[in-house]
Amino acid sequence: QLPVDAILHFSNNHAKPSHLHFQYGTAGFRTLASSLDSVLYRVGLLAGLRSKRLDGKTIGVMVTASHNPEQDNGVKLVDPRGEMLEASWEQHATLVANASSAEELIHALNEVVRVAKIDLSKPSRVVYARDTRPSGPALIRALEDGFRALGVEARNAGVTSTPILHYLVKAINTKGTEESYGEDSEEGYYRKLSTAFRALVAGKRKLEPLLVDCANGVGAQAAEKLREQIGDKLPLILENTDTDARGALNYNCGADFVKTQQKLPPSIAPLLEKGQRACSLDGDADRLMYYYVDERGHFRMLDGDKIAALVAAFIVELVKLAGLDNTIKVGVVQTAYANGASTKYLAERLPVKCVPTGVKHLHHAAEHYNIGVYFEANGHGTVLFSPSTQQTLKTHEPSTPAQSTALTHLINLTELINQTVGDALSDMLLVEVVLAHKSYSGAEWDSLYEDLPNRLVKVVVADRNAFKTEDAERRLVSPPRLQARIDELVRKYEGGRSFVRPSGTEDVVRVYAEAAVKSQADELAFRVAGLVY
Ligand code: NG1
Ligand code: ZN
Repeated sequence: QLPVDAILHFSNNHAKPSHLHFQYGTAGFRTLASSLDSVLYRVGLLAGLRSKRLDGKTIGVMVTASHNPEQDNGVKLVDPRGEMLEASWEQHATLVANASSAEELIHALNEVVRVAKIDLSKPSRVVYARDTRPSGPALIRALEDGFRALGVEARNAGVTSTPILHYLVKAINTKGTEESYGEDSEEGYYRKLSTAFRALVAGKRKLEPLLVDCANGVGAQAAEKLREQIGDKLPLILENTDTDARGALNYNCGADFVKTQQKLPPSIAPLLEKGQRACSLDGDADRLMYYYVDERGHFRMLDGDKIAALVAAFIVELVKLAGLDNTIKVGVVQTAYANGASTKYLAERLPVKCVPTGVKHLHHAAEHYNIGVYFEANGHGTVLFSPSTQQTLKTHEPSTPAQSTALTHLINLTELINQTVGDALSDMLLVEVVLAHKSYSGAEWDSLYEDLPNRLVKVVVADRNAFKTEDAERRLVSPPRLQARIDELVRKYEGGRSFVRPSGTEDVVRVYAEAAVKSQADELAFRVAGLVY
């Protein structure tokens, strides 16, 4: 039986605004923070149910709105292995969030208990955290009321990054087992990453200082702690670290600003010397964008696609050096937003798969390779080593010193990389390891391939649900005949590629276009947008 009285009691303080509809999408629930109180309370209840369903395994709850403006907030559930919430539960979450009254809420919860076959007598455990948003503490209190109502054993991880919360979830659930992911504490996370990093750069030259734009978010605190532990091989200069200044979070800085504006954050511009590497984190430190200013003073962006190219090529090389290229297959997963030049570069070297937008799709597809590298162009991504591959790496007997070294590097990479989810700080150390091993400057990394000029625009339409796609979102099946008209336009542009899809996080349709020259990419994007409108 559900503890109905307790649920009703706390519900009084967390009534749902009647005019709002909530949807658990690719980013969990995300909207204006001032609308989210009832959602947080109900997510507290739901997280408890999810844990009971999984026999008391620890579920994660992260309160953040990532790269979105400071006045927004959001909440996401994390499954026991540190991964995104299982898809079927997204509907349960949406159902529970939209119950119009306390009685309806009980009804919706009972429905979840029935459909998901939950044994309410099981224990429930949750670990939760928030980013630095000023709306965070009040929303956390609403979440905690949900835990209280259901009697959840809850652990507060405080203010931390999204990837650290994912790490904690996995570490807690694997504690004391053979697959132990690491110590279940923030310190354990810093120690794990920095130990692996120091081992990977041992004997390498000291790297040039790296400027890190922390987006005035939670990444600032994490980067500071990491900096203390990674040693002197990589000097980090931390900028935009003011987490207390109102309105500063993600404002004119951060990974999303860099990717969408395709320019330097104004606060970084005066600090950056020609050729010097810099990178931007987003507001919850799970996205990473690199960049530099070239000899002619031009801004050059090294996005998620460039990171994927750098990292995948390096791993393929190590696997070969270790003598394991017949046993371990490396593959890459991208979305339709990957720059066409990156796809070409990668596909000439290893298998590449395209999947629909959203980390869960990338993550699942990457699990099908022995080593799966996935990155969204916007800088969210990681590398997954399958359990059997990790076993192979541990047990393989190298026959030469060179094989042995490569093998050790691969094992250290499995420790350096946060395999639960994209992690800006782990990815940053990964990039720096590759640059150190290859003795690459930013410009040399950049020259792996030349990005095709591209343009992304949003179009506000009456009903974005009228847009249906196929082929990993690269083609429209509805509205009827629209795809044929897009194809006809694209044919007129040299190196042209364009696709249209409904956003999963905003009430818009996105249009992406590429062409051989910038003005043509812009023109193609606007002409396709004209067809959509
Ligand atoms: P939507 O709004 O579905 O395009 C955006 C990003 C995704 C992903 C999600 C989740 C683009 C074009 N889309 O999705 O890559 O990051 O947000 O945050 O960048
Ligand atoms: Zn983020």
